[in-house]
Amino acid sequence: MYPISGTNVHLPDDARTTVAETLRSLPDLGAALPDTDPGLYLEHGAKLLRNCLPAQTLDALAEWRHRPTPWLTVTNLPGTGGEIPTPQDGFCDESLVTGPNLVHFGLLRLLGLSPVAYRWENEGRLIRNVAPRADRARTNTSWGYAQPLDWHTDDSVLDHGPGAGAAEAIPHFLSFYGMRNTEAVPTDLLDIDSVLAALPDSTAEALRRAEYDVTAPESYRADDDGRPLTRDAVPMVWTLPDGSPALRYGPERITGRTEEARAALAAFEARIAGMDGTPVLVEAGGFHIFDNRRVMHRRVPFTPAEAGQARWLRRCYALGAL
Ligand SMILES: O=C(O)CCC(=O)C(=O)O
Ligand SMILES: [Fe+2]
Repeated sequence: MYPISGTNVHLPDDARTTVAETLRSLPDLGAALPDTDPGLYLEHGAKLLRNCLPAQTLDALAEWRHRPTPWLTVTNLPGTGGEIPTPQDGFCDESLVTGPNLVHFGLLRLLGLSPVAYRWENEGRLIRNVAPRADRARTNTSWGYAQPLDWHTDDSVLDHGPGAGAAEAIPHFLSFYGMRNTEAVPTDLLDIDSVLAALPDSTAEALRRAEYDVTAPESYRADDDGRPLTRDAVPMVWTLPDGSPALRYGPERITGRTEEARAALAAFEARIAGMDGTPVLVEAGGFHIFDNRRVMHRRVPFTPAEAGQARWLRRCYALGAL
């Protein structure tokens, strides 16, 4: 049995009230939006949180920053923007969500992380509205809902190497800020340590060889030359600077180049199909972050609540030092 690999920071009820009051008088950020001036949101958000979160909560965040567990949730933050309807086309007016953006970016700054966007997806914007879109219902994307999103890591077609530039690196973290989760649909997490421990050593070794080709997910558009993005001859599993095993994987996105690689991939897929992981429910005002290399995630299919009230999580990729 593996130790629980997540950290939960629960805000005490009295602190929740203080934070709610502070959030009622937000700083005037003029016309700045997260995409035009992310530094302003990071700085102001962190200042706001330092002023109103209790010392024990700030200490817990600092502790995670120095020794990050594969995932972290912050619960019992006040919900902000509860009156704003869930976007139905994947995008919303960012000037209406200043409160959520300040809390989200402020937490990223307190955790020592930098937000990152990729030019191939989400129109290059930092915040992805993970919200059902009727015209994308059956897609395997964060706008879909009618199909399961099976175990995967995000952006596995990108570069896993330690020297990868921010614009091309596999996102280290996925951070979520909850606007509403009316349907109570969790995000399931499965840590790579448990997966590798459940596989024969020879399979784990084969997954570490640079013998896999990767294609981009459905949410990606073509590269700058109009070709679909691909990455050839890379490992599925590698080791992070802190010694943890890391993984890239997406169903139907990876192929083995050799007989051994194909057999190892098949064994890996057979094993994870039977693994349950841990469900994490991100609700209004909740914050959740996990390491996209140390953890896979998935989401069951669901029926969205009525228009404007459906599940709405705000997702931002982030990079850390390692
Ligand atoms: O809807 C979710 O809980 C997760 C969706 C997802 O896979 C993602 O945002 O990358
Ligand atoms: Fe995902």
